[in-house]
Amino acid sequence: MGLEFHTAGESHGKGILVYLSGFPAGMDIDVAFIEDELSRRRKGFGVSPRMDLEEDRVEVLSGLRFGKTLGSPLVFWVQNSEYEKWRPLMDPVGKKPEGYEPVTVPRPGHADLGGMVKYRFDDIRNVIERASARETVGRCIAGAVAKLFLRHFGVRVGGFVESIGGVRVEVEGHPFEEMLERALLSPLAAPGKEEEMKRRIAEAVDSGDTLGGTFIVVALHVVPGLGSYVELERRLDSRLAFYLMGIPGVKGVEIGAGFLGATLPGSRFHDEIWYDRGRTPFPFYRKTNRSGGVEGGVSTGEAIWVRCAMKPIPTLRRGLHSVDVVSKEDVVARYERSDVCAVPRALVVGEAMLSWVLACAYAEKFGGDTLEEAVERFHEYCTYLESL
Ligand code: EPS
Repeated sequence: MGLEFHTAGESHGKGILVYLSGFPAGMDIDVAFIEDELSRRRKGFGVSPRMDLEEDRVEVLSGLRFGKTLGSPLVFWVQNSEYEKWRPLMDPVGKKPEGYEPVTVPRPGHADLGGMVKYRFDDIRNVIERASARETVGRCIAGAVAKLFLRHFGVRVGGFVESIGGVRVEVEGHPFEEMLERALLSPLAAPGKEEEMKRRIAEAVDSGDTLGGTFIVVALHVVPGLGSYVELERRLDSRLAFYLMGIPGVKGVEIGAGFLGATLPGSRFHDEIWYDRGRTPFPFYRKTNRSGGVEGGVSTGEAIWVRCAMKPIPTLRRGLHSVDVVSKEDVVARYERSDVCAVPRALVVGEAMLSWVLACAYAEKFGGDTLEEAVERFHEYCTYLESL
């Protein structure tokens, strides 16, 4: 049994619930750290006014005793601040209010039309509520617990925004360690380009438009030999693509310099192998890392890095053409409050998902009912690596 997580909850329902299973007993869970990760997810520039309303306080419902995991399922709960206001429309057991008007105009770029057809709904609100990015609160909690687990193996996960609306951060010549540090201090997690990006976002706000961009997530100090080439499902790259592509709005995932690799000859793409007795724990190393730290579905021991492309937010103030599904009339998709640019927020979800994939890989390789056992096996593996 590996690690698993599931989320439940609607955007304007009572709240978001997360169920995590498979973590070993004896792990400290710092709820303040989880809440800090959630507050990072609410920040940025050009974010929905709703982010000022949410506090994202985490309540632990099960799996912990006196701050330590019991090995049993961990369940976390975050209340939605506006539920009472929305209760007449979202009550799980009440009746539809008199005169209720269903949502009948699907917004281009959202799950609205496909979801309505798929579930044969006559009210698009049924789709909007669960397809909302509010659900990523749950993914960030799963990722925060994964980060806490990974600390015991010395892994550090972070990331930075690489571009917004075509404005790009200077990455060449700046090591990941430096970029991750600077991103933590940057309001848009985009070192050196905050002002230009803010101007670009402000222009989008003024013209009723939205912006997308790219972000890079990175894991440092990852041991080689995680994941596997033996089965498709066990490949680290398959899993990274699965979890990162599943972030709302993400339309592209690239491991290392993947797309560049399609244009280069092998002699200029592959990361040549070197040996240095002094390197611990793994004396084999690369001078380049175009593979993104994964070869053949297995970690190489170099930093894992993945680039994600996020499309512009589909809810536009200036509106996009749509069709009322009842009257079949041409209409402009209606506007409700929304983010104008959510790339810095998606980055935090991206870090959570990278952490999750790695926590699964570490749990799979080192296992154990208790954290102590897993760490012991990890140290034994490091001793083996050092002997190579
Ligand atoms: C979202 C719409 C907005 C965002 C929301 C995602 O919510 P509302 O419709 O209440 O204004 O703020 O994001 C969150 C609530 C969140 O916590 O991320 C959407 O349609 O996806």
